[in-house]
Amino acid sequence: MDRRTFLAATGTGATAALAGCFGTGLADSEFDVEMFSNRFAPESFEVSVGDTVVWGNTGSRGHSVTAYESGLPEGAAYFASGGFDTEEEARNSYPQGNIPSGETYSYTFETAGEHRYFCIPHERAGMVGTIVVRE
Ligand SMILES: [Cu+2]
Repeated sequence: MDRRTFLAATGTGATAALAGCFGTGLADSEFDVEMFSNRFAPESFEVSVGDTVVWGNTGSRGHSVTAYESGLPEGAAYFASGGFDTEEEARNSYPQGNIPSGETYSYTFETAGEHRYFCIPHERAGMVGTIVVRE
């Protein structure tokens, strides 16, 4: 399944189009995972090694994409919006690494496995996600 098919299957595209009406100016063709209403949609997204995932903020609040160090496959590089090297640094530095309304963040996955991540300001509200990277 390619990304477009996946998005259509989960209905994310329709949601993005709707959110676009409220004026972030971000089209659903510009991202893979949408950030709005304190959640990542889809919460779990599957790609292949070497693919770049783009997150788009279609909501009104700022969000972050921050990996859980304990939630990465063995040997995977750490990733976080803002380019931090560790989860602690990302947490302590926020709002550096914030992705404002209408902006995107992208990351290229080079290691197969499940990558669990969260949004720093909305982690307690349950804003977490997983990128599943296949060989
Ligand atoms: Cu958030």
